[in-house]
Amino acid sequence: LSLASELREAIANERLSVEYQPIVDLADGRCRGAEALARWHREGDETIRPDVFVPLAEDTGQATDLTLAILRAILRDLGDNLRAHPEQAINLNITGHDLASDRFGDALRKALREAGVAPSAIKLELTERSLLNEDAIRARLRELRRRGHHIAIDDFGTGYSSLSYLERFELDTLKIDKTFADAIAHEAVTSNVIGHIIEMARSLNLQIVAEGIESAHQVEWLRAQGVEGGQGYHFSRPLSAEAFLDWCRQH
Ligand code: G
Ligand code: G
Ligand code: NA
Ligand code: MN
Repeated sequence: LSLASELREAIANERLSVEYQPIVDLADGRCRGAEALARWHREGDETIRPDVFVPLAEDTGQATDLTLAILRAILRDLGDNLRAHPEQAINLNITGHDLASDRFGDALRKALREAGVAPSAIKLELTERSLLNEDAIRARLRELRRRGHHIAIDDFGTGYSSLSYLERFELDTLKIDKTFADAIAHEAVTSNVIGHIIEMARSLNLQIVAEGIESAHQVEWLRAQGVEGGQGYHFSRPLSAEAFLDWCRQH
């Protein structure tokens, strides 16, 4: 069996699982939600990381099936919580393939309706790279947003795109890449760059979540800049659904 067909079976048989990394409100340290991170446990105890199987899914026409399988896993894991606390939103990673697909939007809507979960409880997280196929994607994003989803840009600052695209898309949140949080501890020069990113996000009315936070020093610096959200090992590693719910109750 090739790895691609094994992945197809894993998707069909719901053998993908999800870990949840908390996203906190930097102002008060409270749980705001989480990013859903896909995991594939192959037979024989091997865990394959999304860095490997997401590109594989994209290259073999399975990208949207994968995204929808992760969505179903989130709804199975956290449906009760999302119905009771829709403000603790879960970020679902999506790809350009999903936005280009004719069926993704309707399948997303149908799954949420059947689960009784509000669109605002599932934020859609995508990378700058996913926005490249501009015209097709802009209309799709606008429609998803009109239906109540919030849109976040992941790994911001690592792409090669010009900043002007931010103005052309309707977005809600910028997730600043870990490399910039790393720089807060060390390099004054790069910290300056993060300052400019924060300023630009402000001027575009975007919320900011800093990723890869590993120290209290970084939290202090970001909070002083008015950055709203944070994610990283300083708060928590990615957790099982149950551990995530416990973590949220304690925070
Ligand atoms: O969890 P980990 O550090 O291995 O994640 C690696 C990368 O894979 C991250 O950039 C994350 O955004 C991405 N990723 C995790 N889960 C998913 C998913 O369900 N779909 C997509 N498209 N990307 C994911
Ligand atoms: O590309 P994306 O930003 O979605 O990557 C998320 C991945 O980064 C997750 O798989 C997670 O395991 C990892 N990650 C999250 N927080 C931290 C952190 O504070 N430090 C490090 N080294 N990795 C992190
Ligand atoms: Na992501
Ligand atoms: Mn991320």
